[in-house]
Amino acid sequence: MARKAPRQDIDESRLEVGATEDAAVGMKGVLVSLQRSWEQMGLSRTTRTLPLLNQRSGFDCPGCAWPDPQESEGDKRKSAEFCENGAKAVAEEATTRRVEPDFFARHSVTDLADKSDYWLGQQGRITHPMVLRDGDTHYRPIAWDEAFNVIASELRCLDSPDQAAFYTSGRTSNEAAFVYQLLVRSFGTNNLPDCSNMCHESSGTALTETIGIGKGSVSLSDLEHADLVLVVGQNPGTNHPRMLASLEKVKRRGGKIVAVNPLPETGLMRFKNPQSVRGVLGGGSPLADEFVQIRIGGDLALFKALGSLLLQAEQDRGGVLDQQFIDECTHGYDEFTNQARQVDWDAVTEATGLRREQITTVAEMLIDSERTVACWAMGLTQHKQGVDTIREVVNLLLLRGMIGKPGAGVCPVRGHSNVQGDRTMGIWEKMPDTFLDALENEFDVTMPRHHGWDTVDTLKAMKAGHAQAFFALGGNFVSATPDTRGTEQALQACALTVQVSTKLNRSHVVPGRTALILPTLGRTERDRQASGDQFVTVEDSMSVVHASQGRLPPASEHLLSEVAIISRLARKLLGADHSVSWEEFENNYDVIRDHIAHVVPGCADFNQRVRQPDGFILPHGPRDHRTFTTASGKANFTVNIPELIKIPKGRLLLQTLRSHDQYNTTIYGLSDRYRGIENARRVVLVNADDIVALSLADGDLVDLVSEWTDNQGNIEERRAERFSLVAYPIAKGCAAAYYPEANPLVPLGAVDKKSNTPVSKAIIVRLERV
Ligand SMILES: Nc1nc2c(c(=O)[nH]1)N[C@H]1C(S)=C(S)[C@@H](COP(=O)(O)OP(=O)(O)OC[C@H]3O[C@@H](n4cnc5c(=O)[nH]c(N)nc54)[C@H](O)[C@@H]3O)O[C@H]1N2
Ligand SMILES: Nc1nc2c(c(=O)[nH]1)N[C@H]1C(S)=C(S)[C@@H](COP(=O)(O)OP(=O)(O)OC[C@H]3O[C@@H](n4cnc5c(=O)[nH]c(N)nc54)[C@H](O)[C@@H]3O)O[C@H]1N2
Ligand SMILES: [Mo]
Repeated sequence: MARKAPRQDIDESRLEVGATEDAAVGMKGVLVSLQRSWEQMGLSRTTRTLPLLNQRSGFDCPGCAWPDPQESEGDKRKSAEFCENGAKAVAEEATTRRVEPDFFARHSVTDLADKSDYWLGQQGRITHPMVLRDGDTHYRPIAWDEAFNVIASELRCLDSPDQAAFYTSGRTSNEAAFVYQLLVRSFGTNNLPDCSNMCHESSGTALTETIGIGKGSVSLSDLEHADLVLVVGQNPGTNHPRMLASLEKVKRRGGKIVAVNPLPETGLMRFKNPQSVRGVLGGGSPLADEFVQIRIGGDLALFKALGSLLLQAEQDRGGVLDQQFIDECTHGYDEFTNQARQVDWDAVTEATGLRREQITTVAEMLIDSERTVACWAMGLTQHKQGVDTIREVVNLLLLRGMIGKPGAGVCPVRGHSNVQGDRTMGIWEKMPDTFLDALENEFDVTMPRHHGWDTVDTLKAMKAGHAQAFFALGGNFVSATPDTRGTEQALQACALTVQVSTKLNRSHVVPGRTALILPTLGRTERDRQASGDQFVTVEDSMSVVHASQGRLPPASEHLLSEVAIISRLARKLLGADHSVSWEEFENNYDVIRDHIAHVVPGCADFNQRVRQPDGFILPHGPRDHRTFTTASGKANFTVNIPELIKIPKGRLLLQTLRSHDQYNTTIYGLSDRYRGIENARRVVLVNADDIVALSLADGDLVDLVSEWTDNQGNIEERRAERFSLVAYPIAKGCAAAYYPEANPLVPLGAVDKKSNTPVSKAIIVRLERV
């Protein structure tokens, strides 16, 4: 198979809708991995790269944050320890296509602004630092030193450091993240928005409040030894495919799986393990024992109903609750039970669309289980009551003592491969004073103490003219955030925008008055500095910190590592005599890790421990010894009252989700294979009955119009044009469209009030036939 040139932009008229697939992965998944790798990298690079993926001596997958098997737990790594979508992530980065200065000479910024994120990404790796000067039409090459001069002088011109925002996407290594937050705080601001603000922020908020730490409490072995796993609001077949192998182990050991989702996602139903002959050739393993097809946003009502059934069963027959755990380890039980006993079943039915018998079946499964793990992702976090819903999941686990014992616990399944590590390293607009004190002690620099802006606050500040400069360490801010049109205007109103990137995306083509693109090394590439080859470290979804080292020659000789970019900018911005030895950071990442060891809790002897074969696991009080560092010193029960989402007649509740062929705003291809959707992306999935009730027909072309009522009662409308209507077995009253195409519909004001996470999964829309 030959390497392919990037295709033209998406021709939506080529949409083909076929049957949904009945099992995930299998031979087809293996073939697609190889095909995409060959297309982007060619044969020899494919055979040099994929065998290093997720191996101890290789690099960490730049896809999701799913953990690797641990030798200490008796689990060997396979020679192919990656999934189809991991292979696509690698192919996307290790591609041989290049975006060189002549590309920018051929395409003006206005020209590029007409292209989709798909087209932009497919052009290949950016090879040179580029600048768009005020009033210019094209990006032009710029020397690195000059680029840092431009940025430093723009930043120094601000009235206050608080007029700048410094975004991070979760692919950034621990070392780069630590150095970056140190630069930003030394400059004088805590404005450190990150992708997590749109992702698992609700999980962090809910878990910190209830169990004292915003991270999951299970290891891979816990998950695999559970006898009941809830997979709620998550599509692992696409977004965490290696999780399917763990779910298969649960099933083999006799455990059960409950999937709660408005869509019958293929990866929740059946898995053909590509690592086994049976998986490749046979029918595969059934996964979900109970598929709970919930209405969008109905989960809080569901979990409350389950809690009440557990309490009722305790009253009727006893032996259901873990009374000893409740007495010794929890707080707020009486308040919780007083409220939890009153359930309005009509309201539950309306919110969830579920039959009471099915909820009772799940309650019995919970009662029968000795070891329950609850997994969730964006289907729970990106809601107005995201935090409340996750707190309710915790309530349910606390009732049966399912935290801090083998085979049980909470498992928020993270997205970006190092999003959890970035937070551990201080990428947060409101790091606690203890962390800032430790930084001051270590570096003798005064740290700003007032909290900074998160992602939504940054957008609001840009709109209000308070934010003048925007710097992004990775990511695609414009396409990932809500209210695309407003966001684009906000970014364009900035005096300075800087993107540290591997590939082109929309955030480069809606620039501020002066804009820079700083191209950087990816995970797969050799990172050679003055002291020799460097490795970096990452933390997975289960708090395991380990090394990652790329081996490929860099995409261009002009690339700098993220650490080098930050260190050099710091020297320009803060002056050569600054008390932090930035140059040493760049020369030798061990120096950074020594500082991390002194500053970041749980990271003592970082350099030594991260060199162990599997790395090391960060401490976690609830998991390790049922210690809860909450205000009460115990695990907290909470009272959460569901607010029914009122959907006006003729409207649907729309969620935005990922196809099987994308990584967030990076579109790998146009095949959402499991859902049977091919060649196009502007589709909206709606239940066949709803299509009839709306007097529409399958295949109609419609505009999606979102309706959002602000605090003053004004209705804001937003429009996304020309989507093809696809009849799909989604829960009634619901609709689904892909992110980022549907982001123009997400109102900036629609957030979870506790976590400030945009509500990307519950948008009231009407469909207008075109
Ligand atoms: N290949 C690939 N891997 C990825 C990513 C990618 O884009 N591509 N992205 C990475 C990132 S950053 C993240 S955060 C994760 C995202 O992983 P997921 O959370 O799995 O991603 P989404 O596609 O947003 O899917 C949300 C799921 O929740 C369901 N859902 C929506 N609303 C509700 C609801 O109200 N209740 C319930 N119970 N379910 C609901 C949807 O039907 C869908 O199955 O994946 C990571 N891994
Ligand atoms: N409507 C809606 N919006 C959403 C979501 C949703 O479900 N619905 N999901 C949200 C979630 S969960 C997340 S996490 C965010 C994601 O938001 P982001 O993290 O901002 O977006 P990505 O698409 O992951 O970023 C892709 C870009 O990262 C750059 N990149 C890739 N690798 C590297 C690298 O190694 N180094 C550097 N410096 N750059 C690199 C490339 O230039 C690429 O174009 O989006 C959120 N937005
Ligand atoms: Mo995410």
